[in-house]
Amino acid sequence: MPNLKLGQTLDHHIAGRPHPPASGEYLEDLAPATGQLAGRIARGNAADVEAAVSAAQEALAGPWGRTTVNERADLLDAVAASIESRLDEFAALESADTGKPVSLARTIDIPRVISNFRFFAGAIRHSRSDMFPMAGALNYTLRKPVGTVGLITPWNLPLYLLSWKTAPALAMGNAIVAKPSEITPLSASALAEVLTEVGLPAGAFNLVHGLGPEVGAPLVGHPKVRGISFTGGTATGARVAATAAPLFKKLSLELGGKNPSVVFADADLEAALEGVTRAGFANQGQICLCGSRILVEAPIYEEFLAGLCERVAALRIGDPSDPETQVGSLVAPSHREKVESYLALAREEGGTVHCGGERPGGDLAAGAFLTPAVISGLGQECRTVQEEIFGPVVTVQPFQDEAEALALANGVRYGLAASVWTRDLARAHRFSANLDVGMVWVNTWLLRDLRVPFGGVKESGVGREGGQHSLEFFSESKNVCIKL
Ligand code: TXE
Repeated sequence: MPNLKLGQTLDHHIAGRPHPPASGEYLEDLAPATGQLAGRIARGNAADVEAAVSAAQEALAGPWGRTTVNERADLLDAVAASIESRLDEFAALESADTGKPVSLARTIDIPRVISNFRFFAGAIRHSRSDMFPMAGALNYTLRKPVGTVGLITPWNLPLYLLSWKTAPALAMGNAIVAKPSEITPLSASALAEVLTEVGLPAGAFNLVHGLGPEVGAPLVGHPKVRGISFTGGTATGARVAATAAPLFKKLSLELGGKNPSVVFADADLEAALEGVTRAGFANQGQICLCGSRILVEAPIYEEFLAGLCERVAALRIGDPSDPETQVGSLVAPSHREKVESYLALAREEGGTVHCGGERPGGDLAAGAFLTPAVISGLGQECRTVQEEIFGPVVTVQPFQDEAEALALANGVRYGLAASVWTRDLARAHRFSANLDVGMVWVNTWLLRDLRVPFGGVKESGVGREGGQHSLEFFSESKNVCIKL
């Protein structure tokens, strides 16, 4: 059973075993809500990446490379069952490492980890392949694993996002070298232990801890790593793409967002206020899908802004381990400083901060807490409106008509997601079709079906994850044509 206690020293996980770092060095991982040590992780480097890639290549050439679809599906189901049996402990670990409310980890993060493994087990059990008969010949398509793939994940939804990549990669028979965020590494090590425990052949899943430039970069640049699935910031994504492109790797990039929540005057106001508040502040605003730009039709602008501020001010900020807490700590003090710098910028740009943006005192003073903030009075060109802040901060802007709403919604370099709040069905269809984003929610937010395409346009990324999209990314189609 994985040890889910805080304060451990964690090595890499290579070839089914703990693997000390070649550097001999360890990095400290702090719990952001308390500032106390959460654990120590191996400081990886290119030598560790090399060892992990070799283990992965051996696994592909060995028993892992010969597993059947049903064997792999059974393994994924066993992972889901194992994590489910210890859901509360996984949730507590994830909450401590990230600062997110334990209620969120218990109801969203860890349940999604479990369903990711179950979903992809089901998906491959029910998978089919194409057959194209032609005059005098028959074509059929085989799906082969890509080979060794690198999975690079961020700190905001650590195990949720790692499992979203690991499950389909294993389902299709790839061998993995995973590189979790150095800021939130604990649950990735717990997953590695679960995978070994359920009988995953050694080397099919390898984990190298450490910093982006020291582990992520050599992983992306390794010629034997044939695919990279990356979720993180847009600037890092650009570096990953620049390294991977000349090596002709498969590449999936899920990057940042600056997503609009568009509220029309005919919307169900109570539902919109509830949904827009959740979209803005879930996980302290640290979700790439968060609706951080709220656009409101002029006739209801003042009423909506007042209602929003009331709701936001009432959000319960507190100790993440308290089940009643709605807003926890940001992921790190340095990230809080970045978010605070945007609040200062917003004031310089002429914005009004209606509520929040303060460091709470008392018991919370030692953590990276920041009260949720609502800003108005900023024009579309302001950096606060244009740049991803990735914290508990939203901007609110009025619009006069649908055309202006669309121009504002689309007027940023990102294009990940949007939510639209209206009772007008024709407008919902029309507006959704015209938004330059990969995902639209109408009268809801973050309602997810794991089969649907997930990903963005413009600087929010390249490629799609989810259902068949993930299975296709983690496989190569091979056509066989037989002359009859
Ligand atoms: O992300 P990074 P950070 C956004 C958000 C945030 C900003 C920076 O705006 O403030 O990005 O966050 C690894 N080669 N998002 O610094 O650096 C790194 O170690 C290969 C959006 O945490 O992109 C980590 O494992 N890998 C977002 C992963 O990349 C490298 C989620 C992501 O880290 C690397 C998180 C390199 N050169 C932040 N440098 C979302 N879209 O969900 C770093 N890494």
